[in-house]
Amino acid sequence: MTDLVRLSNQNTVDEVVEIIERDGGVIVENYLSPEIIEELKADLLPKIAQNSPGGDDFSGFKTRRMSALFAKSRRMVEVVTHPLFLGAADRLINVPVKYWSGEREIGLKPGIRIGATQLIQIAPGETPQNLHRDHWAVLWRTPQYERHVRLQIMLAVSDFTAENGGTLVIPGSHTWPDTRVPKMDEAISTVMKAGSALLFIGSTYHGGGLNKTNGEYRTGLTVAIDAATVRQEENMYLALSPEVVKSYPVEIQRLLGWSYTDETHMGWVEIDGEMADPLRLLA
Ligand SMILES: O=C(O)CCC(=O)C(=O)O
Ligand SMILES: [Fe+2]
Repeated sequence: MTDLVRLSNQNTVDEVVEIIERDGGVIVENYLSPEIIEELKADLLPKIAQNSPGGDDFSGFKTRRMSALFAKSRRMVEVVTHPLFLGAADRLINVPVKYWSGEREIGLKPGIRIGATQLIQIAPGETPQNLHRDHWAVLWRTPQYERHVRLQIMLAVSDFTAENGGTLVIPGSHTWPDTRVPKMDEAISTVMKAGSALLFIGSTYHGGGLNKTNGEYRTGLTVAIDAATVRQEENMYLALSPEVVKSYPVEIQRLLGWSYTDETHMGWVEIDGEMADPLRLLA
């Protein structure tokens, strides 16, 4: 395969899901408006400039990273609640698990949650990152091909080019067995304008690209949406104060982990002697 399929905001969740299931990833062009991208930049770029580059090969010696993004920009709401991202996450991740309760078969949906948020800024001179699967962080007890546990976005905050480190992706690698080694010459660069986004499933091999430009920074914003039954990679309960969480709509509060369903029983707190929804602590 030579390139990832490009869709637009006019396409449907069905179309996004179909391509992701086939290729492991898809580009949605003009995912967010230029106005929202400008606001994200105004909120986040001055802050990431204060962070030091990474200290190892994987994090990148010339790559700056910044997390806890919901504490830093209100525009994270638009990044996460885009109907194509949340809709595809619901379809791909929130798939019922079957189990028996006595002789009754129950289909239980895990729910979805934000597992991590990160702004990644690759500076000139950065070398390519090792190709990897991001769902390593959350996969521990889930056989690779039984179900998907993560849908991820890489939103282009700057333009992404083959020269400035546009994310390397191996289309189709989401179905590879664990024994197959990802090779650099199988990867293609994600080329997209600021405001467009790459959506990819957690088992797709990818990595940050080589930045061979002279002075051009490549900035991408990534968010993982995971099954709500796995531990969040980023510890949202410590990253975001209750006051910050409270300032967002309930949908975001739940996606950040302040949620409980009496279906899965994941995430309750005891209030007045009962297993209760943690949202009651925010109220
Ligand atoms: O910055 C990128 O394009 C990808 C980075 C990445 O995959 C990671 O750090 O896990
Ligand atoms: Fe990654």
